[in-house]
Amino acid sequence: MSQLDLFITGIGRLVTPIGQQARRGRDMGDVFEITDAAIAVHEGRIVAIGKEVELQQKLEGRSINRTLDAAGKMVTPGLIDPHTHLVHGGSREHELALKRSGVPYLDILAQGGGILSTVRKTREASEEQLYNQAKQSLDEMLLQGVTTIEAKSGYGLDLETELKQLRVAQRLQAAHPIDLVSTFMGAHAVPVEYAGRTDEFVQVIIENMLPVIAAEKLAEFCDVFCEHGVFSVEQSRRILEAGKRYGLKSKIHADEIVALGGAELAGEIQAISAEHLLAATDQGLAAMSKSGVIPVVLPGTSFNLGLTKHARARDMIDNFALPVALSTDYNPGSCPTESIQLIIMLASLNLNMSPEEILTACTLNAAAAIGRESSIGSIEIGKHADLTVWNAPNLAYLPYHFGINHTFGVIKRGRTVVWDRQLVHRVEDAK
Ligand code: IZC
Ligand code: ZN
Repeated sequence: MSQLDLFITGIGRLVTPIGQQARRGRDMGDVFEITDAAIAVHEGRIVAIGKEVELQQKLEGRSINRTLDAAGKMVTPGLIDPHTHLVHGGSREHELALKRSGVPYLDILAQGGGILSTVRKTREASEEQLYNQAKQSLDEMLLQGVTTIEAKSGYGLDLETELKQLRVAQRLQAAHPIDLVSTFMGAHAVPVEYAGRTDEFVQVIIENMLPVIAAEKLAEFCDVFCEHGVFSVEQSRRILEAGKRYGLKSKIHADEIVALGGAELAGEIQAISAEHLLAATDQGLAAMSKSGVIPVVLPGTSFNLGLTKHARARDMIDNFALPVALSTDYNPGSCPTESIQLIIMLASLNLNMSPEEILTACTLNAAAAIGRESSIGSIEIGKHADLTVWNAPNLAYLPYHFGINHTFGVIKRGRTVVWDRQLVHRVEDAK
């Protein structure tokens, strides 16, 4: 008689996108739903899904180690946050008044503040301090229903500190229930010691940083802040092509503030994703669509920067058949929030995405943005049992009733890590 680790019963409504690849355009709205459902899990993976009465019959005679009653609640795939600047020192609330008085984000950076202020704090911080601060943020994310995230470096801008950040992410990947996928973003800003010598700093990234990070296997992706006054399209291309030679797939902060042509570059070099895209042109979006680049849109950032302009998610979906993903962009400057549920609300309010599109963007498409679409992002046989249990009757309720946390429970690889809105993972349970 074969064994079963976990049988989750009493699922009032199971909602999930379906597939092993990103869903594009209008297909994003097409989600699969079963009421009165159950899920069977073995060795961290989903082995059966269906109507509870039917599954009960099918599994008759199997010995079940643990049964979990979802008490009629809605269950979705665990949410995935594919763009965060998780590991950093300090915070930047001292810049709030400056921001509110109308000083633009790029001007604060040009004056040695912004990213460069976090670089100073990250260089000063010990690895332990960075670890503890990031762990607290991960706990917040887990309580929000997030089971996997991407984490970027980029607050070191020197080899030693970039390595320190990436090692913290690696240790958290081993110790925290949330899975972390790492991105090297040495090209996040030009450090003060290279002010006015951006090309030289690009060479340092290519010759001194990339080889070490690749040799130590500390990152899977390489990212660049391609923006007016930061890295040009040509410099970004050089860095990302070099990253590719070391086996790192390309991501790019593209056309956030100025339409430089980052989206076109993403299409040209077949980046896995391009992020922000508020200013992306039709040509840029068309180039991305042709190459299957995933637009990762970050409505919390435009909201927090007080912009009236937002990424053209409707256009991306309706006119360019792009597979949109959503993310927090959690960082201490332009988007200091771990709350994916705030992003869900803003995606409805400011991007006019439907609740079904939002779910796909926060699960399967987010998984594809970090190369994980074959193992996570949907509730399907063979995928990891990463699930979020909601205190909400349906998907539309999530952006509708805003400003509170709707997550009741989280299952990570078949293990209950949040229940009754509390963290239940213990240090000794580390994966
Ligand atoms: O620390 O401001 N945009 N990078 C590019 C950021 C925002 C993070 C920050
Ligand atoms: Zn970012």
